[in-house]
Amino acid sequence: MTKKPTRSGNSAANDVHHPSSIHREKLFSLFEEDNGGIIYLRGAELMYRHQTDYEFPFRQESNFWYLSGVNEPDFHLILDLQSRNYHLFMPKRTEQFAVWHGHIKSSDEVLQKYKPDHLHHDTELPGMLKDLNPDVIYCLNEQQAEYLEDLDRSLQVDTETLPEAISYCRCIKTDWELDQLREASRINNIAHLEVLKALRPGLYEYEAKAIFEYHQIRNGLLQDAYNGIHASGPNSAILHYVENNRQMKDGELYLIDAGFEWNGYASDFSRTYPVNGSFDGNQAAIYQTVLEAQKKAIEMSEPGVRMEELHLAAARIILEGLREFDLVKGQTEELMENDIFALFFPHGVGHLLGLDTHDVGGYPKGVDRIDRPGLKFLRTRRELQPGMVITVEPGLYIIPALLKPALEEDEKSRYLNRDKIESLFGFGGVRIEDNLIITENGHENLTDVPKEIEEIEELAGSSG
Ligand SMILES: [Mn+2]
Repeated sequence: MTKKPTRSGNSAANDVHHPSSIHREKLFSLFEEDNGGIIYLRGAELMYRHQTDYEFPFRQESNFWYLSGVNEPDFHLILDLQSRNYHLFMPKRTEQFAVWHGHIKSSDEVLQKYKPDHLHHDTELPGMLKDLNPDVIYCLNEQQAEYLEDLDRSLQVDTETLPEAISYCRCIKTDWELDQLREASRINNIAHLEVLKALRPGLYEYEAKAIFEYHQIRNGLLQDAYNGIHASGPNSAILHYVENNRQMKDGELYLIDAGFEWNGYASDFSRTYPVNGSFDGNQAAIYQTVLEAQKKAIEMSEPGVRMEELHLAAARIILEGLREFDLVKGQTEELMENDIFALFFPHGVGHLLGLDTHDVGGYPKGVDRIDRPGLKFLRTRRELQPGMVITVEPGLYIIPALLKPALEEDEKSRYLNRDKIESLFGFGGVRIEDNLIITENGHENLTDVPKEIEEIEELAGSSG
């Protein structure tokens, strides 16, 4: 007999006190009182690997978790914009479900735990839609729109408004959300430090990953926020390297970019260390440049500043470093104008962080939505505001796939020092990433993992 795998939990613990009513109020407040529509969301379902019964760990869809605090598969919800009522729809489970998955909650238990204004079984959804008879149903995507339209052809469905509105809510974190992010970071600080202490030539990338994940999981964080990157030597110049199966060699760099979730809220730190515990000349020079770029961008992080400003400030410092090491030549302004820094720093300086690692709300949609009736959330959101949480993560990489073609292009190659660049193919790259809460007066840095050269050299490999 094949045993059906049990459902793994995730870090959104079952008994967490989730202030979902505050989140719903926030969303309601974006719609006019006389809006005759309803909001519909469908929660995540269980997912299986291909056509097998291998069940992936359940992770609630972020928006559904945000609005309901329900961390179970197969739920739906409706928010009635006029009455401001919250309807929750629970799945009807068979006894067989209990055999594989354990206790099935009764309606009373669900009501008690999630406190909707009205609780229904999912089979009652079509009937409820008829009873509510909304002018329009706001939902998140085409898939959910089709699901609704299949239930009732006459329904008016809008998939544009809701993603914008929820993104606007999620972009500025509540105090409870900030506490979850602080906790995810607190554990991430521990896990990153343990990896640094275990570093030594001969270690496999997956051993570093194992140490990192051990410290997350033993602290109750069961869900990674993204595929962790444990990249040594040339792999450190692969931005989303995930194979993690190479043996680290003496004299190389090791780049770790990893974090887990706490109650669904992510942490996302990067560090770059010398495998043998001491930076050589090139490594130290490049590392120090990235560190200075990162510190500059962090120092600038406060309300009113735009992410582009942080990016350009970091890029300028990186560019000046590149000139100093003779990797590029020319005047700083001309090099900046020609985006030469982007050949070595080919990603953004940071992103919003929250329920998703690359969190929602980063880019406001086009102006065409400004006068959408019933909504007042279309301010620019790229400007930092208190309650936003961001990453600051400049990098400097020697990426042959990017530099080889550039060396063959006249407009770029005239700024590049071919010999020096080619001598560094195989060097890899450096990225340093901290997580910040934007506060009224500036920011709170959640990341406390050594990043000064001296500190790193002292701690690397110190656990033997
Ligand atoms: Mn990141």
